[in-house]
Amino acid sequence: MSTVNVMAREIAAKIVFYGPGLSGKTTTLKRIYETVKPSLRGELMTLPTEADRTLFFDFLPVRVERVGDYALRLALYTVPGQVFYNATRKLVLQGADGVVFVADSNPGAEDANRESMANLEENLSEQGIAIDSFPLVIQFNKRDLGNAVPTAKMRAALNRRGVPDFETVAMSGEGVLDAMKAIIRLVIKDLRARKIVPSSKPKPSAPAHAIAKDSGASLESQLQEHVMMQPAPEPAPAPFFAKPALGPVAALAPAALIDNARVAELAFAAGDFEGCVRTCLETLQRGLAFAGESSIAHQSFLLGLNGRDVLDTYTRSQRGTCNIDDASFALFVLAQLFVRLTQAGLPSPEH
Ligand SMILES: Nc1nc2c(ncn2[C@@H]2O[C@H](COP(=O)(O)OP(=O)(O)OP(=O)(O)O)[C@@H](O)[C@H]2O)c(=O)[nH]1
Ligand SMILES: [Mg+2]
Repeated sequence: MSTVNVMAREIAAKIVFYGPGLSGKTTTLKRIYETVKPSLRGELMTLPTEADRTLFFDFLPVRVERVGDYALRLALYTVPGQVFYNATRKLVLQGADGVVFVADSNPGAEDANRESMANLEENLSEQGIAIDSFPLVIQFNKRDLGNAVPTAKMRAALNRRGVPDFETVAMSGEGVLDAMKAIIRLVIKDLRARKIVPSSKPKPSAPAHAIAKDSGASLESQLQEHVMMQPAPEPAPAPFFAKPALGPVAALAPAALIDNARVAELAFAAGDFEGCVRTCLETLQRGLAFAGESSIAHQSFLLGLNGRDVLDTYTRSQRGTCNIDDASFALFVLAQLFVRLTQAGLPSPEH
């Protein structure tokens, strides 16, 4: 999703913190938030459940004043690690320029770490990206645990490719910025290799590796100088975290469809109206199926849903491009379906 504005000499890059549930992704983002100069960071948005599990994603915008000749804007996201939020993970991962994989050093998490890495590989490959050539760094987090799995063992299981890896304690912030600087370096290098970003000061005769090294060094000093001047304060429950309410449609959804409804709402918020309508349609089909196997018209009738609205949603999706009205309409019909399902007591507990 990197965008480069050559006139304004500005790069925007998206970095996603990925990993199994409870590995420390949200904690890592909070430490980064606390470390970046207030003038260079936006608001940290988190959407935790009561048990502090990420439901949707966390988001932190950070501005790096200059990287070489360019200003760099970073959008840092975390995914929800819990297995059943894969639809959300895929969406958050879309257009990522780099990933920080946060692995859990707890011995009980070894399988979950491997499964999450496999899930990352699969979700990237669905986007046509091979993980082996994608900017990736790994945090071996929770190194403070007395019974932490030896780093060599974790490296053998998760890092056969030999990407930069770091022992971290997200609770205290140890190692977190080193991992972040490493992923920024890799992302910039990748953008330069793909000629999305020109080298800062091209030297006609300089070999490629010399330019990369040079840009890495200047990036390092720029980051040090402009962004990470503040010592990490003691971790504390932070009152400044915005807690946006559940989207109005997701809030009505039966548990089995909450994740899909969120995806539709996020697509809407991101201006991806076609994605929103498409997700609404898929969710409508799944929701209607709770009324039993029959035609969509019959399912709509059984649920007391206006069949013309459902048909209209299909028609709008067929038009090629969808606008904000189409997406709003699709979300509205989805909300109607959720209300009808609740009234009908569906899905029944055996679903
Ligand atoms: N001991 C220890 N605990 C940690 C560390 N980092 C995070 N934790 C704890 O692990 C738990 C989960 O941390 P989160 O940051 O919410 O984990 P997450 O990866 O965002 O989890 P999901 O949102 O469910 O995917 C919390 O209780 C944290 O306090 C660490 O470095 N050491
Ligand atoms: Mg989280």
